[in-house]
Amino acid sequence: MRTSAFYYPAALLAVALTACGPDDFEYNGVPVNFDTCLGVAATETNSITSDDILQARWPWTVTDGTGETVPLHAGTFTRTSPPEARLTVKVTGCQWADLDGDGLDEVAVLVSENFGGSGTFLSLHVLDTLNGEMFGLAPAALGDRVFPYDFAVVGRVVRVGMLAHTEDDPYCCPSVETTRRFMVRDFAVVPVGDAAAGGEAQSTTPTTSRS
Ligand SMILES: [Ca+2]
Repeated sequence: MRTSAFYYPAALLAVALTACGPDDFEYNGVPVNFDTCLGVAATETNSITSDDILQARWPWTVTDGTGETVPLHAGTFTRTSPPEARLTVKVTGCQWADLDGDGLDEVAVLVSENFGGSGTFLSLHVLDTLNGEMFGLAPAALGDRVFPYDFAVVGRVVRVGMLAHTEDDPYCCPSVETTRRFMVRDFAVVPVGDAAAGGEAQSTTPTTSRS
């Protein structure tokens, strides 16, 4: 292919400059795109649609049957009163893929939560179906006021690239490019290093400082 002569050196140069892993995504200043959640219908291998996520009651699973659920509209819920019950939930990105190898797709979803204070907590959820009912696996926390710019699935691994904080960073302004990887196991979203002994490496360490 004529294009390969250009793209391969460019890709190799990018990897060399950023010192990232071979499949890491280079930080480009653009947050994970909400459009990744839109326009997905049911297929033979996927029973979870965009509306199932964005127009649903959240959290998608209440394990003890007593927790509060709130209605999402276009992937968002906001409550401003009473002040002590302020809550904002936002779905910020989605990736459909077969994460457990059963031939059917699950959906990995990034969600941010704010409880009225300054903290905005990002978490990674995976939604699956059982007997026709959608449910959520136990999510993984990603941090307070981190900035996700990369969200992808490679094989059965969910990759999240984000700016995280150094010890010196104010909460407003995370500065370290960090790539984290997760798999599903026992109805939970777990870091790759914990998911499979001898499995793929987990690069939770910062890859590049931007401070
Ligand atoms: Ca599956």
